[in-house]
Amino acid sequence: MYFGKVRKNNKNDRVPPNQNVTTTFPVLHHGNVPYYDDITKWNIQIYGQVESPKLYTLNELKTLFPKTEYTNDIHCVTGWSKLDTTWQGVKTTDIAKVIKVKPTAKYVIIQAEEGWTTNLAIEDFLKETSLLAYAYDDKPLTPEHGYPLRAVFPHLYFWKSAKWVRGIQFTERNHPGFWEQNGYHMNGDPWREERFSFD
Ligand SMILES: Nc1nc2c(c(=O)[nH]1)N[C@H]1C(S)=C(S)[C@@H](COP(=O)(O)O)O[C@H]1N2
Ligand SMILES: [Mo]
Repeated sequence: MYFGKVRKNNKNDRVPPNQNVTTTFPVLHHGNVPYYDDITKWNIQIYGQVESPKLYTLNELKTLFPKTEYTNDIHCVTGWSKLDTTWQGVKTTDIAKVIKVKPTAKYVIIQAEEGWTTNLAIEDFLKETSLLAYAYDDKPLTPEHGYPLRAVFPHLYFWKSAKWVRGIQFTERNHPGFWEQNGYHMNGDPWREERFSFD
């Protein structure tokens, strides 16, 4: 007798529960794809519970920090997973060294264009595989996938991987972001199926 749904074998256990592998690259977001007239005016603000808050231009991000490449699987809460996506960018830990995160920083709010936000624990933000990506497959991000800069936190559902990032705020408390205020999970671990929080 079976209890619950019978599922296909997950290839090498690489795919979290109730996810299906896609070879396309779906585009998902709320709001508009931003357009930049003059990318030299773009910047990212990194602040909050840190010793040295910073403002970086795109060029500074690319030249002041080592370029890191990671290949990872991504998992969207709507049910698709994409294997072996390759991103280039700056490791969050490389940034953390420069801004000197205070011990009071327990959470991070990622702030994107149009006021879109998402929240995660500092351990998730500083995980070895966490990247601020400016390229995909060695090409600049396309506008719909987050140009010029997006987060890639592959160990969490992909909604945490904010596109069009403009700010990173280190906080003492966990402030729910855009989808989190609408019922999505505060952590979002796909292996534990942390899709929604109830009540
Ligand atoms: N700024 C911003 N980033 C966002 C979103 C959004 O609405 N706004 N949606 C998230 C969601 S729900 C997903 S699944 C991924 C989708 O990324 P993709 O369009 O590159 O596949 O972006 C995430 N990042
Ligand atoms: Mo999503």
